[in-house]
Amino acid sequence: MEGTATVVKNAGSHYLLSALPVWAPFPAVLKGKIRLKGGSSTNPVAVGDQVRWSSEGEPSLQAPAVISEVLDRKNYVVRKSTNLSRTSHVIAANIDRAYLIVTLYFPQIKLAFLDRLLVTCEVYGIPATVVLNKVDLYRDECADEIADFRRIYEGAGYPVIETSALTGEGVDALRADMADKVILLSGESGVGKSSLVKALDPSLDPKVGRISDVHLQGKHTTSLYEMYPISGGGYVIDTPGLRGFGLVHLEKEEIPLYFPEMLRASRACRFTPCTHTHEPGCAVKAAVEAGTISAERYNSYLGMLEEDKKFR
Ligand SMILES: Nc1nc2c(ncn2[C@@H]2O[C@H](COP(=O)(O)OP(=O)(O)O)[C@@H](O)[C@H]2O)c(=O)[nH]1
Ligand SMILES: [Mg+2]
Ligand SMILES: [Zn+2]
Repeated sequence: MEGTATVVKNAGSHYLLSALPVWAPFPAVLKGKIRLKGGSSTNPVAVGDQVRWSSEGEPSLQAPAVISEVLDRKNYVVRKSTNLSRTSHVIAANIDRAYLIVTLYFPQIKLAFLDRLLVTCEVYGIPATVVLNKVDLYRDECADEIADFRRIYEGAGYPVIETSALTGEGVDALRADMADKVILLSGESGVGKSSLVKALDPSLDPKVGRISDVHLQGKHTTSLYEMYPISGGGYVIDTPGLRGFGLVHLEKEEIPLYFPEMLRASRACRFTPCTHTHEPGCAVKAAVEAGTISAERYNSYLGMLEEDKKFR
C-alpha cells in the first residue's frame, strides 16, 4: 500500500499519519535519512507535514508504514533548541491559521505580548485571528475596552472573535471558522486555551494542551506534538505561549515589515528605509497622529526596536 497523508502526531521516533480529512491515524516510521532542504533542523518530519508513505499490507504497530518523502511545506514554525543554538526544531508545518488567545482580564492583557505573537505569525506566513476569550467576565463592565480592542486589531487587519469557554458564547463561530483548517493555538498560560478546545469538542481528552505544556518545560525537546480533530471539522495544534511558538529574531529594519498596517503606510514615507521614529515626511508617524494606525500597535513597535538595541 502507499499514499500521501498528514503527520498528526510526532513522538520523536515514530509518527501517526492520517489521510485528512479522514481521521484514521496509523503508525509510521522514517526509513534511513530524509533531509530537509537547506535545514539545520533536528527533526526532519513535523506534525502537519504532508508525507508519502508505503507499507506491506495494512500499517500496524508491528509493521508501521514507512515515510519516504516530505512534501514541500507552505509554512512552518520553528523553535530554537537554545537561544544560542544554531539548530532548530520544527514544531509544526502547513498551518492554515493561528488563533492567538487573549483575555482583557484574568490575566490582564499584555498588548506587547500579543503584538509579538502577531509579528511571529507574519514572519512565518501564518494568517492570524485574535480570539478574545473570557468575555463573560468583563463584557458588561468593559464594553468600551472591548470596542477599543476591536478597533486596534481589526484596524490592523486581524479578525477578532469574542468567546467564552465557560458560557459557550462565540464557540460555534470559532468552530465554523476552523472547519477543515489546521489551526495553531497559542497564547499565554491561563487565557483558556485548553478550556476552549474542550468547549469546541467536549469529547476531547481534558489533558489537551497539557501534554505539550509539560513536555516543553524539559530543556531537551525531542518533540511530542500532535493535532486534535475537532468534531465540527478542523484540527488544533496547541503550543504554549511564545516560547513554544518560537521566538524569531529580527533585525531592526525588518520589524516594521511585519506590522501589516505600517508596511502599507510606509510606501508613502519620504525616506527608504525609514525607521518611522524621527524621519521627516514619515507616513507611518502621520498615520499614528491621524489615528489610522493605533498608538498601541505603534508603541509595541517602538518596544521591539528598543529590545533589539539591547542585543547590540
Ligand atoms: N470565566 C471564564 N473562565 C475561563 C474561561 N476560559 C477559561 N477559563 C478559566 O481560566 C483558567 C485557565 O484556563 P485554561 O484553559 O487552563 O488556560 P490555558 O492555560 O490557556 O490552557 C481555568 O480556571 C478556566 O476554568 C472563560 O471563557 N470564562
Ligand atoms: Mg492549557
Ligand atoms: Zn516612516
